[in-house]
Amino acid sequence: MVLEGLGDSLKHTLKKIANAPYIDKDLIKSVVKDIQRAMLQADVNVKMVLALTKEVERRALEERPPAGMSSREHVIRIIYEELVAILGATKDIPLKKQVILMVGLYGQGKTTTAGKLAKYFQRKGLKPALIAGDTHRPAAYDQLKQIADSINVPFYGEPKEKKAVKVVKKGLAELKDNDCLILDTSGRHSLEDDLIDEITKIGKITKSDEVFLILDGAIGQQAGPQAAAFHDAVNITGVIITKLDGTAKGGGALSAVSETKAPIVFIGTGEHVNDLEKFEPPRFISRLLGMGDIQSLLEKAEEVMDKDKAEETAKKLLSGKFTLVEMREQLDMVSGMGPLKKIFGMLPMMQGMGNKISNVDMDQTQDKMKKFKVIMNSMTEEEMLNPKIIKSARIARIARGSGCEPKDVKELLKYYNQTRKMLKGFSSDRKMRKALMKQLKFGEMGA
Ligand SMILES: Nc1nc2c(ncn2[C@@H]2O[C@H](COP(=O)(O)OP(=O)(O)OP(=O)(O)O)[C@@H](O)[C@H]2O)c(=O)[nH]1
Ligand SMILES: [Mg+2]
Repeated sequence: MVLEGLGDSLKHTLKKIANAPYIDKDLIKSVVKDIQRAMLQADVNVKMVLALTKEVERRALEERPPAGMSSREHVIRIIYEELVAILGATKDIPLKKQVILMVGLYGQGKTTTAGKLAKYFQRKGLKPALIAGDTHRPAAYDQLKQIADSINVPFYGEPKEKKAVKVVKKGLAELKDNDCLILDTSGRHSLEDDLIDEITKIGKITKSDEVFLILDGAIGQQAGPQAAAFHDAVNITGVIITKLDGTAKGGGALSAVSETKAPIVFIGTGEHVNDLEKFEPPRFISRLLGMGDIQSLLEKAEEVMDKDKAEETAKKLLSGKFTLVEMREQLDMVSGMGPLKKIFGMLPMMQGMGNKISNVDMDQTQDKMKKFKVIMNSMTEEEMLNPKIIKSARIARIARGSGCEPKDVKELLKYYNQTRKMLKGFSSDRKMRKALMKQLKFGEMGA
């Protein structure tokens, strides 16, 4: 697990809040001290730590918890939100045909990560290929070839050729029928002119869509200035921080990079080809804090959202804007809480009212929801926003990418369409709409 030490300390702190008889100024002050200590130990920049904890303290003391949320739950929520905020926004990598250039200093993990990325795209149902653009280090060709073979991905390289540009050009032509062409390049000891020259040249002739900078997490806060320098020199589109499994300094690298203009897109969490994770700050922090464990606390908070928010969410759901993105948001609320569950919870009542809406078995649905999330991970943003375009070819690709059967993908689409229709039905029936809004506001159904 990445940043284990930090996670343990923060979990301990959250438990302290959960178990406190009441929340007062003293408790908040001691919690803030705990967080400071934990983050400094994880190498996060002092200034950032102070800014974060100051904001946590201010909000915890000033903000009143929304109706129905206890101050305990509210403080935990504030800590979560502020931690997510320092990690910056999530950058999405489109699942489309593209050329990706891997750059970085010597030994940072470029070649290994090129293989991991190929595996990532393969899992998503795309056809990636690897090109050995590192012509400097003698063993680089073999290393990448071995990785390519082990994951069954097409590979191009020329062990004897010294001109990287030449190899890359030929490789692109040779492998043009694949979707994601991932180019490994050679590292240097520092960001020198010849390295910049080579990357710029390769970037130009390949017209790469993405230029990923690979940084070893062990360099800690140094990651920030390095990312900025590379960004200025070659316009990187994303950063991948590697070796986060083996360093206590990971917090430094993560927070320092997120401060620069370059978004973190993936993190490397081990030597194995599967040890690559998409970097999504909310998910990352949820896991770090063990949100599953404290979910029981926050659950209540979610259920009794303040009236305005409930109304807003309900309106959105009922307005007909219900794409797979909204569906995933709903599924993501860990135990299927939130308005959608309440709407499901109302179904038997609707039936009681003589309506012909089919019953939904929540337990069975929970299992399905897990599967659905895996399937949705293999979809593109375009597909998520406009599920209508998902026809048989896409269904096959998504199934392949998520390790499911096409029938599972079809089932998801059916479920989505049913839900959408149901919501539409609600929104066009004024009486039902009114009843539903009332339920959502007051949470009486306890679905
Ligand atoms: N534990 C761990 N090790 C990693 C990770 N990523 C890479 N490594 C290891 O780091 C070492 C260097 O990785 P490479 O991929 O060869 O690095 P490189 O940037 O291509 O190196 P050069 O081509 O020599 O510049 C290898 O031993 C990898 O197994 C990671 O996320 N976790
Ligand atoms: Mg290499």
